[in-house]
Amino acid sequence: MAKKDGGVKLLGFWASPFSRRVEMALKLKGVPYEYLEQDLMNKSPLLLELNPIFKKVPVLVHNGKILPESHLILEYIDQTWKNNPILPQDPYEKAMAFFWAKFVDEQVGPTAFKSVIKAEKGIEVAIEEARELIMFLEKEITGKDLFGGKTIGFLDMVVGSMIPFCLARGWEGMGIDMIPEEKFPELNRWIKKLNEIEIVRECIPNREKQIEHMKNVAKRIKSA
Ligand SMILES: N[C@@H](CCC(=O)N[C@@H](CS)C(=O)NCC(=O)O)C(=O)O
Repeated sequence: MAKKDGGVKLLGFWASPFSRRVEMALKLKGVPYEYLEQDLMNKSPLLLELNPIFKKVPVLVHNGKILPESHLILEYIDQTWKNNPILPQDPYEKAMAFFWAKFVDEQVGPTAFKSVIKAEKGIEVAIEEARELIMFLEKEITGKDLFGGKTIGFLDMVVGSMIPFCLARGWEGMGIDMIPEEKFPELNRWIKKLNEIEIVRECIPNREKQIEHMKNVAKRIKSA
């Protein structure tokens, strides 16, 4: 059983932004780990045993210690393997990194994607509302190379895994460019920079495969 084994194991799902960001952190830190791909439509007894409350990926197992929830996992990784720090040292900057991560995962992610698919107030309104949220991130990245400063950090992993390498691909499948360069020059510059980082390229899902996957997710949301 994973629980009793030593070393690091990660239960994840290939298209999950929450799993992708954890792999980015493990790779950046050079931590060897065993990756256990999960079928979320038919959850394994292991996933249900290790994360009985949320029943979600990712779950990190380190020397028998079990940890769900990607933000907590990233913080744990950062504090356990100190090389290549990903969270700011300054308490306020660190708190704000968590603030933006929460905003991205709880507001931009589900709200923007579902509302665009459902388009209850019309597609144009839904796109505009989503872009209004993303504009906060455009302002936040202005004047910075990356959210983490000069090197990739926690927030780059959170925002990157969720927006350009997940949601934008979902919107792309609907024929929408959600972050057009003329409206979001700074975010586009940042996305190009992220694409140049090897561990990012290694961890993000295949574009075509993900677009297909997001189309299926959209179909499920529409019919729910
Ligand atoms: N707050 C969690 C969210 C994790 C999450 O939503 N994972 C999704 C995959 S993208 C999942 O496992 N979904 C399965 C389900 O909802 O049944 C985190 O940050 O790790």
